[in-house]
Amino acid sequence: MDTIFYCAFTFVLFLLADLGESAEFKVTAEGDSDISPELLKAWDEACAATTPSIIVIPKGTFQMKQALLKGPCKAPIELKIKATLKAPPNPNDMECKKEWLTINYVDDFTLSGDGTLDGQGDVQIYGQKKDTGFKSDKLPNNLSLNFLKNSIIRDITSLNSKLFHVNVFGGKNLTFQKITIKAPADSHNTDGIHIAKICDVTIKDSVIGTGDDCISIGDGLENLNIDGVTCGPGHGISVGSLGKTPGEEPVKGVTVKDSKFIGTDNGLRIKTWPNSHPGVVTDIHYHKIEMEDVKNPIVIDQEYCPNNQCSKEKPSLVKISNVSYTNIKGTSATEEAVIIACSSGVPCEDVKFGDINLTFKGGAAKTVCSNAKPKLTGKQTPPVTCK
Ligand SMILES: *[C@@H]1O[C@H](CO)[C@@H](O)[C@H](O)[C@H]1NC(C)=O
Ligand SMILES: *[C@@H]1O[C@H](CO)[C@@H](O)[C@H](O)[C@H]1NC(C)=O
Ligand SMILES: *[C@@H]1O[C@H](CO)[C@@H](O)[C@H](O)[C@H]1NC(C)=O
Ligand SMILES: CC(=O)N[C@H]1CO[C@H](CO)[C@@H](O)[C@@H]1O
Repeated sequence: MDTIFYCAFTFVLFLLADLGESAEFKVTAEGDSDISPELLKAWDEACAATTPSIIVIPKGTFQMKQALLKGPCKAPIELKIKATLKAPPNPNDMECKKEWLTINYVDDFTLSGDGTLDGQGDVQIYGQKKDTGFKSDKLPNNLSLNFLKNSIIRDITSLNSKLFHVNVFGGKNLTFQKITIKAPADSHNTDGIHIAKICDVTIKDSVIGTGDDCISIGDGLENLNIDGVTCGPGHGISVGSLGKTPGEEPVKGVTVKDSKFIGTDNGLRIKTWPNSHPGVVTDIHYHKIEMEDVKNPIVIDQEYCPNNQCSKEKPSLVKISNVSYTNIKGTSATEEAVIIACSSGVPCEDVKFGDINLTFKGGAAKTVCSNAKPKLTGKQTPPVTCK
């Protein structure tokens, strides 16, 4: 066995590449010291290697200030986090323009290892947020994945992010599997996974509970499959909000199936701003969904206007079409279980309902619907009729 043993303080490298195995880089830190420099060193070396490598952060708890891991790399690369990594509790100790852990421009990347990314965006910080002037655009996301291709994120837990837990921007063919995301229901803007400008994404077998959308979908997204996700607390799985900025690209091809919402504010939601720029949302399909005490299980809201910061006089120009709801059942926490508020400017087209069974406190729920002509098959409770 031809093993090169390299040791610089806490940084150890095993090179087993000639056995066809991945070279392993072990990264740790002493006491409360910041693990980022060691991680970066290992990354640079692994990324330059022409054979596959694994960077392992072993079990334990380490402080990590901020890390940006950049590709392209020369061969497949895996970051296995078995540890709990803790962000600085005070956002002032982080560079505000950067995310906490960022991975950019890597092809064939795997993030794994049943570890925890603890953003430490805890009640303490949130409580202070207003007073100390931390604006949400100054707070880092936990994990930022930009322009990844053919990559897998699995078994990781993200805890108490200061802002979005996971932000995905750009790339192609990305799978999330067995991800756990946790933050208090009252933490602001802590979207679980925000995804935009990417095609071919799968999110499966994951549990997301947070203070904002469990999954939010921005423009330029093509082909997203969500399968086996439990969402709650949170604001549901949302397409949008869309239409606020000019030149947004279509959202095309989203399937949510075999998923469950527990105590969320919304379930399956599509939201666009009124008085908007043109846009397209198409081929959105929801199938086999369970709702438990969800305030509004089914929502299309084309007058999405939080805090009344917009004019509703002109309609949204985001065209929504080819949306289906089949086998959606459970309980609504409000009477309005189904809200289909489509745009008067560009009415929804081809909205289909199959079997729906949503009840309100064991009794009758209702549908509120405008500017759509739903196509019905099967049986709907509440009945779906449109103005
Ligand atoms: C997508 O990425 C995965 C993981 O790297 C890979 O196994 C799979 O072949 C890729 N799919 C396509 C169509 O390239
Ligand atoms: C509706 O969406 C499905 C799934 O993406 C697609 O196969 C189908 O062709 C679409 N229908 C229309 C009329 O575009
Ligand atoms: C709808 O759900 C309620 C409550 O779970 C159940 O009692 C009822 O039988 C269901 N109706 C249909 C048509 O499945
Ligand atoms: C600090 C930072 O870059 N935050 C980004 C987090 O993600 C959101 C959503 O994509 C961006 O708008 C922020 O700029």
